[in-house]
Amino acid sequence: MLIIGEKLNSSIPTVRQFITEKNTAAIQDLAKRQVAAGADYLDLNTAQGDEIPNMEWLVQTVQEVTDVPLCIDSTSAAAIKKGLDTVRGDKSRVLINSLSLEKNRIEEVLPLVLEHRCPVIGLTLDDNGIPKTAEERIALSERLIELLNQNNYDLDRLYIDPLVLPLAVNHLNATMFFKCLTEIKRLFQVKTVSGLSNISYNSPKRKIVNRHFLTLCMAFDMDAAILDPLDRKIMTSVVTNDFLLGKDRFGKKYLKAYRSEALDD
Ligand code: THG
Repeated sequence: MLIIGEKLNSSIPTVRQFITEKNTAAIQDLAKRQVAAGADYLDLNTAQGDEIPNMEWLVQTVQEVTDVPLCIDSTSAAAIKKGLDTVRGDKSRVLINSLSLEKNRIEEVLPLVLEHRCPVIGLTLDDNGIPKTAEERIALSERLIELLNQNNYDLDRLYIDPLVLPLAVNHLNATMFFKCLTEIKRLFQVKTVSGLSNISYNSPKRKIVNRHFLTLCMAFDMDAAILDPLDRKIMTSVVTNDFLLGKDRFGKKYLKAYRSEALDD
């Protein structure tokens, strides 16, 4: 499974402070440690604070220490554009997080995706909000796919995020999500992604719920996850599940993780 490291997010109070203070060493340390722990992408979010200049600084600061591709995480097209403009090297490697069927995102974010042919996360969300049922989310996925297809976008680069809602709000929110994962892949053959941690909102011992939810999502063939790669237990689950699900030939990655003492039982 593809790992998108979530730590460089201004919603985390310590990280917000690092960004505000322009603490280059602390940010670069978080970037390097996530990559060392197995992150395939680094998510960058500066929504809390002076978003656009902070995005410019964060992209520059992170790219000084790693070549791992970036995931630009913002609801603001202007912040995404600033991130893209600042990235050095191949802009078509940037994962745009995110597009949705909200009118302003279609008008402002879609052109950026198409201009640079970036991979993109598509949220099952429109101007009416997040639909309650799996059927409605699948219908929104279909509309998003049609929209991208009409614009000759390579659908292999699309990751649909069916958006997790807390189990504490409805005890069927996880099973509804699994249905979305299954049906989106069966009907459209596109990739899926999730930010996971919303599932445990308002439940005790959140890490247990997040970790077991991740395992189940992997069994339902989810392709990517936005998570904390510095959490040894969740990364142990990722590596072990890939091994069990036939995605780790000869157990090469599992054994490598074992030898580097990354596995936590
Ligand atoms: N979908 C998409 N993008 C998203 C989300 C999503 N971006 C934002 C968010 N959800 C995913 N990112 C985060 C970032 C940080 C935390 C949670 C989600 C967080 N981190 C704590 C920390 O690092 O201190 C705790 C981490 C832990 O449990 O170990 O809370 O759903 N497309």
